Amino acid sequence: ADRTDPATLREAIATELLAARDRTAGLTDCVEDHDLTAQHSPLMSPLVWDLAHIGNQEELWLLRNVGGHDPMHPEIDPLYDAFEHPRAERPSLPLLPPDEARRYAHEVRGRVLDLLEASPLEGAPLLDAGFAFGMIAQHEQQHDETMLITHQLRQGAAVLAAPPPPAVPADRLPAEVLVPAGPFTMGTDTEPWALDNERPAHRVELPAYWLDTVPVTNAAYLAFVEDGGYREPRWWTPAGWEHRAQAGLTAPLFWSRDGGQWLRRRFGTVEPVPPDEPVLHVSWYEADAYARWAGRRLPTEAEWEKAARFDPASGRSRRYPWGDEPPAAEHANLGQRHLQPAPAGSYPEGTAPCGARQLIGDVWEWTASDFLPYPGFAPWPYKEYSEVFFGPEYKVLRGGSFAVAPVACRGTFRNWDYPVRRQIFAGFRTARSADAASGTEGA
Ligand code: AVJ
Ligand code: FE
Repeated sequence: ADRTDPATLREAIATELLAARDRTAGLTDCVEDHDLTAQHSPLMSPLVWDLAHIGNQEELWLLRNVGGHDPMHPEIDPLYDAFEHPRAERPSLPLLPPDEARRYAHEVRGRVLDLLEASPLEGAPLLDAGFAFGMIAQHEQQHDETMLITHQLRQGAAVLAAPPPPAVPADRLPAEVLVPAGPFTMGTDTEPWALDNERPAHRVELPAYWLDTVPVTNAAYLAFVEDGGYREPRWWTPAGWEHRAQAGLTAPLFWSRDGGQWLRRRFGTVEPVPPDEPVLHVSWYEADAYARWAGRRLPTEAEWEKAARFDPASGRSRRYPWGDEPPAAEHANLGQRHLQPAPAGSYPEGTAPCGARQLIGDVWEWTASDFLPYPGFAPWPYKEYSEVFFGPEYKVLRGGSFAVAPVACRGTFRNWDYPVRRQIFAGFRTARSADAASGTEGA
C-alpha cells in the first residue's frame, strides 16, 4: 500500500486505531466491573485506569494538539497523567467508573475519526506521515500489553483464550550464529512512526560476536535452576545477588514445583513448564546470572539490532529481520494471536540474514545495555516518552513479545524497564565475543 497517498494512509491509520480498540475491548469486556476497578498487583494500574488513560492521551494528542479542540473534561486530566500518581495509588483515585471510561474513550474516538477525515496528514511535524495518529495507535497497543500483564497477574479462573502457536519445524539449527565484525546503521531517520528514542540513524562499529540462534528455552533455564544457580553468588552481579536474596527468588515468576514436576501459571491455567518454549518472566538479574553460568553474556543492544537488521549482501539495515515488509503471521508471533511464546526454532520465514530466529515476537529480550539516548537524540513530541527515563536505572529490551502489536514493533523499537522486573513478557538470548580469547569453535 502506498502510504504517500493520503486516502491510503488515512485508511491504514483508521485500521490501526480500530485494531487497537478491538483489542482494548477484548481485554476489558471479558471481566466484571469489580475486576476492572480492583488492583490485581501493586505493580499495575486497575484496568479501568488504562482504559480511560488511553482515551485521555488520544484526546490530548489528537483532538487538542492536532485538532485544536478544547479539553472535553479538563478536571480528569490529572487523574490520568502517569507522572502524577504512581500505579499503586491509582485505585484510590476518583477514577471514571467502567461505563463512563468506555463512553469517554468512545466519544474521543468518534471525534478523532472525523478529524482524520479532514486532516491533510502533512504540513506539520505532528501530522507528517500521520505521525501523531500512529503514535496514538502504538500507545493504545502498548497499554493493551500492559493490561495483558495485569490479566496474567490476576488471580482466578481463565477469561482469555487463544489457539497455541503453530508446530515448530523440525529444522536442526546451530546453537549460535556468527555476526562478523564491521559497521552497521543503528536506529532510523526514515521509519515514519518511529518514536524519538529510535532516532537518529547512526553508524556503529562492532567486533565479531556469536549470538544464540534462538531465545534461551525453559529446558536450558531449568538446567541453571537445577544446577543451584540461584544459590551460587558467583553467577550474579552484587546488586543482582542482593536482590535475589531479599526477594527470595528461586525460579522464574509464575513457576511452582509439584513433587518432581515444574509447573507454571499462565492466564489462570496451571500447566507443566513446556521445555522448548523460550523462558518467560525472568528479571534482567536472572538473565544476566544465567548467561554467566553458561559461560556467556547478554548481547548489547547494538549487537541485538545488528543481528536483527544488518544485511551483509546490501550493506543496509532492514526494517525487520526478514526484510522491509510488515510482519505477517508467518514471520513472527506478535499481536496476541497466541497467549504464549512459540517453541524455540519457530518462524523460519522470520529468520534474519545472520541465521538467528525469533528476534521479533515471542518474548522481549533483555540486553546488557542501559537505556541511553543515541547521539543527536532530540525529545519528540514530549520529554516524558523517553528522555526522563534515560540513565543506568533502566535496561533495554528488544524485539517485542507475543503481546506486542505489529504497529508497535520493528527492528529499531526500544523498550526499557528496571532490572528487577519479571511480570513483563521478557526472556533473553545470550552472546559471546568472537575474539581469540573466547575460542574459535564453529569458525
Ligand atoms: C515503552 C512500554 C516503557 O508502558 O511505560 C505507555 C510505553 N509510554 N504510555 C510504558 C508508554 C506512555 C512505556 N514503555
Ligand atoms: Fe500511557
